[in-house]
Amino acid sequence: MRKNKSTLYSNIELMKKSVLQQARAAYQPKLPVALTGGVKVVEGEPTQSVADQEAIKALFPNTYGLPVIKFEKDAPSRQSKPVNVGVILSGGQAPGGHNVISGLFDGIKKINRDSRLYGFLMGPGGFVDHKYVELTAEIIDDYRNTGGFDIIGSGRTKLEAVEQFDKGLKILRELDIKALVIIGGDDSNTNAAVLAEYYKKIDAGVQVIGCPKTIDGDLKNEVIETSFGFDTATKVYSELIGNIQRDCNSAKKYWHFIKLMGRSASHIALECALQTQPNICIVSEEVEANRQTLNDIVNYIADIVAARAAKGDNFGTILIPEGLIEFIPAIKALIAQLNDELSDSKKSQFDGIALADLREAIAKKLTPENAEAYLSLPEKVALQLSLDRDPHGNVQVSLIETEKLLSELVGRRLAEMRKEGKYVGKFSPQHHFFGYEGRCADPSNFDADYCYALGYNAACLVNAGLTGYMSSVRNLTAAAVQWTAGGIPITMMMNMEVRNGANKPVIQKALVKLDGAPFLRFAQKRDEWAMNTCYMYPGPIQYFGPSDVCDQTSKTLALEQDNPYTVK
Ligand code: FBP
Repeated sequence: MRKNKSTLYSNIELMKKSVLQQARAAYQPKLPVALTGGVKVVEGEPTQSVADQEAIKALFPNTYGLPVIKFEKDAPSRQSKPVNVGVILSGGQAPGGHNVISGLFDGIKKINRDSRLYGFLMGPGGFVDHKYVELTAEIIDDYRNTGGFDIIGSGRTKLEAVEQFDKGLKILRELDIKALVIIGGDDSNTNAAVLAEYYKKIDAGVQVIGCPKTIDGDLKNEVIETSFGFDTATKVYSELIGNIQRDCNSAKKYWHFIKLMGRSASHIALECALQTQPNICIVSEEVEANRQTLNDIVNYIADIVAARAAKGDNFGTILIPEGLIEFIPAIKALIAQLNDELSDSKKSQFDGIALADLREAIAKKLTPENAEAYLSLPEKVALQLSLDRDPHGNVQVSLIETEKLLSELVGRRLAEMRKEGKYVGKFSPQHHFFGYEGRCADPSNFDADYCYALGYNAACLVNAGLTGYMSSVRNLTAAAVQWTAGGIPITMMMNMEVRNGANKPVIQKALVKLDGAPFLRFAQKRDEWAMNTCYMYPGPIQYFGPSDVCDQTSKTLALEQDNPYTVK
C-alpha cells in the first residue's frame, strides 16, 4: 500500500537519524589490502630524528632509533589473547575521528573478540581524572562514518607531567589496559612519545600509539602524508567559498573577505584557493619570507581591487589564513613586546588608565618601530592585541578579526588612491570566518577510509607489541586498497625547539613550503585569477556516485605526489 506523504514525513521525524545519516551508516570503509587478512610485520632500518639527534636520543633512551614498520598481507592467523585498549581524542575536532575509533575497535576485536575498548572522556583530562566509558559494539555502530568527536568528547589538557602519567597508569591498571591510542596533532603526538618513553622506562607494560589528526594539515612530513580531517574540512570550506563566488559573480557588487581556520600554517587557505580559484589568496609563509609589512599586503589587495574596478568589476573574493597577523614581521615583533609589557608581572603599570587613554599609554612603552606599527592599526584591533590574552598571557591571535582589519585598511587605501586619480569604483566589503563549519562535518570517503585504516592499523601496531609509534597509512593518492600500512617511530619526526622559554623535543610543525608543488601551482595561476573571474564551484561533498566524483584526494596531496589521477 502506498503511504501518504504526511505519514512518511512523521515516520522520518520519529527516526533519530536523517535519511543520509542512515545511508551513510551502512558505508563500509575500504582497507589497504595489507590489513585485510593476517598481518606480517616487516622491520626496516633503525631510524634517526630529523634533527638534533644526540639531544633527542638522550631524552628517549628507550624508544629512540626504532625501525620503521611495514605491514604485509599474510595468511589468516589464529586469534591472539584479548587485549584491552584505551583511546583519547585530543585537541580540536577533525572529521573522521569516529572512524579511527571504529577501525581500532574492529581491529582489536579481530585480535580477539573478548578485547575491550575504553574511551577516556573529554580528552587527556579524562585519562588523568579517570573518566571513561567502555565503547561497546552498540555505541560504535551509532557513530560509524559520522563527523564530530562527540562519542567521547575532546579536550586540550596537556599531557606532559610525570604526576599525570602516574595518575593515568592507575586507571590503566584497574581496567587492565595494555595500550593507549592518542589521536591528536603535533603536540599531542609529541606527548604520546614522551608517555611511551616513560612507561617503557618504568616497565609499566603499557604501549602508546599516536594517530595524526588536525584539519590544519600541519602534521605531515616525509613519512606522514597528511593528517586526517584536512580533506573533509577543506572540501566543506571550498563548497562555501564556491557558493559565495557564485553569489558574488551574480550580484557583482561585493568584495568578500574570507578568513579560514588553520592556526599558523596556511595549508587550508592554499588548498581552498586551489579548489576555488579566488581573486586573491594571502599565504602567511610567503609574507614572512618576503618580509612584507601590513601596508604591503593592503597595497597588493587595493591594487587588484582598483585594476578590476577599471574593467568594471567591483567584486571579488579574498582568502586570508587565520594566522596571517603573526607572520607579518613588524606585527610579530610588536606582539612579542606587548606580551612582555602586559605580562602578569608588569601589567599593573597600566592600572587605573581609562580605556580611551590606554592605547597612547601602551604606545609610550614600546620601541619606536613597534609604537608606529601599533598606532597604525585600527583602534579596535590595537585594543584586541592589548586586552584579549590567553591563560598563558599571550595575545589570542585567532580572535583578531583579520578579515575586518584588512578590509578597513584597503578601504582607506582606496580612498587615497581615488584622490590621486588611481581608482574609480565602488568598494563594498562582506566578511566571513570559516572554521567550525567544517571541523565536525561527516568525513569524505577519503577521510572515512583513511581514518578507519589508521585506527585498524593502530590495532595491528598494538598486536605487534610496539610502543612510541605513530599509525601510518601511505601511498594515499592511489586507490585505498593499494595504500600501504605500518608504523613510524615518533622520535623520528622530532627536533629541539624553544617552547615557553625552554628547549623541548617536539614534532616539527609543517608550514607551507614555498618551493612545494601546491604553492608553485597557485603562484603560477594567481595573476590570472586576480584579473579574470575564473571561479570554480566545487559543490558539496559527494558520498555516493562515480569514484572520480566521490574519492578525490585534496589538491595539496595530489600535487605533492604529482599523481595526475587525482589532479583534476
Ligand atoms: P588542532 O590543532 O588541535 O587540531 O586544532 C585545530 C584548530 O581548528 C585550529 O585551526 C584553530 O585555530 C583551533 O583549532 C581553534 O581551537 P578552539 O576551538 O579550541 O579555540
